[in-house]
Amino acid sequence: MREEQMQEAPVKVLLVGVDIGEEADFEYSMEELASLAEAAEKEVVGQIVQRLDHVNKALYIGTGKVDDVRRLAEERGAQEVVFDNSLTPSQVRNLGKELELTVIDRTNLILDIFAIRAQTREAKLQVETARLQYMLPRLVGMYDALSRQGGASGSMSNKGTGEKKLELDRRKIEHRITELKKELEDVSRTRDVQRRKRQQSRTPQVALVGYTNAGKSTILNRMVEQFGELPEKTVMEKDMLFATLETSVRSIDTGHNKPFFLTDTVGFIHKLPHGLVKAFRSTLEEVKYADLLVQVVDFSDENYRQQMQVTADTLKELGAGDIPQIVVYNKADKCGMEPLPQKRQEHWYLAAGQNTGIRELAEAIEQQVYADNVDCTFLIPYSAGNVASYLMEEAQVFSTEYREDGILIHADCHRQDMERYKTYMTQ
Ligand SMILES: Nc1nc2c(ncn2[C@@H]2O[C@H](COP(=O)(O)OP(=O)(O)O)[C@@H](O)[C@H]2O)c(=O)[nH]1
Ligand SMILES: [Mg+2]
Repeated sequence: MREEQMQEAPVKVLLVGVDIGEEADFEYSMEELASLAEAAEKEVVGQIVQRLDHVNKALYIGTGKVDDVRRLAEERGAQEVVFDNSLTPSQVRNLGKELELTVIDRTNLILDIFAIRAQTREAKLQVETARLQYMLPRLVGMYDALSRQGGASGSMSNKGTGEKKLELDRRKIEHRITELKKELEDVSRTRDVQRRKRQQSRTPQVALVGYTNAGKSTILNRMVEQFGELPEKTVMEKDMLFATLETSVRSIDTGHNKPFFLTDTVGFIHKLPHGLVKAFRSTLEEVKYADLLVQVVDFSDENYRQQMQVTADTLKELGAGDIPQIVVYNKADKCGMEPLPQKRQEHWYLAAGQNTGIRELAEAIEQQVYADNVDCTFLIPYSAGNVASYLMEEAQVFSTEYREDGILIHADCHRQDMERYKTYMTQ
């Protein structure tokens, strides 16, 4: 409590949105903007929306509306104005001048949240890269505007100074981005090595994906507590947008000798800045290498269908659109659905928050990722020691028995391995 009191008061913000009839659910987008502002530790003191056919090129909103925004901001003591869409560099500049307040857009807000949440070195590097990359084109825009101003006034010396300063800033930023990319490459090399180790172990990899706040981390945690190799290794779960940015991988085994790796990663959101997706590529790549995706949906959210569409689009962008999926309709408790869990077609309705349906989901995952496996018994002669050690390493071995005529191995192995070592099979 005391710690909280010592913190600075949150920045007061006013939200502004323009509805040009392009979005299926404009109101929802504004609600989400408010949650994003909260997650960025700001206090929302008001909201203004405008219905327009086209956004205003210079000011984004209509000229008259700028006065409304100024008046309301003053009345409510807002220090910043947050716009629901990406603003052009000149719109930010013009609005800042007109309103005499800090003007930011949705992308800024998401970048701020990521900066606050980044814990690991990798996440910090990724966020800084995304922020600088976001700034770079805006800097060039400013540079263009200044050159135009210089040209109009005819003052060549002014133009020269402005150009030089901006060119210098641009180079500095580009240089820093290059440095960051190198550092990130080092970090992602470590990640590659770890991933390759997991791939070599042939243990299937399963990734939790979906909209932010759907319950991915809750599912991972409940599974880790019940079936994890290290049950204490849980991750942060919280009612907040982007509570988890880091990728965590945990080993899960329900006791059927069909272990799998379960990965939790950053969630998706409507209008997730492209630069962030790019900067977080190495983290998100974990998704691309998964054998199975578990798409977690907040079934209690009235916009869950739109959220599923955003998830599908983002997965496609990551090159993970074709990986098989199990869909989990989570938070079904909030919809009064009974009994839980329920399976319809191949998909699950459950309530991870109430620890309901976790075992069923884990078993469904097992079944799917081990679908190509067969239960076999081999008798491997001692002269074929390499085959025995291969099977010990690659198959899920239930039992071994050293007999006079060889090693009897009862295992769950891949169909291909069964074909290959058919001659040694006893049944
Ligand atoms: N009512 C309800 N709440 C849930 C359920 N699963 C998760 N939650 C809550 O939803 C919030 C977001 O969960 P989290 O796992 O952090 O979501 P993530 O962003 O997808 O990782 C947390 O406050 C959870 O306690 C559920 O089945 N029912
Ligand atoms: Mg999470």
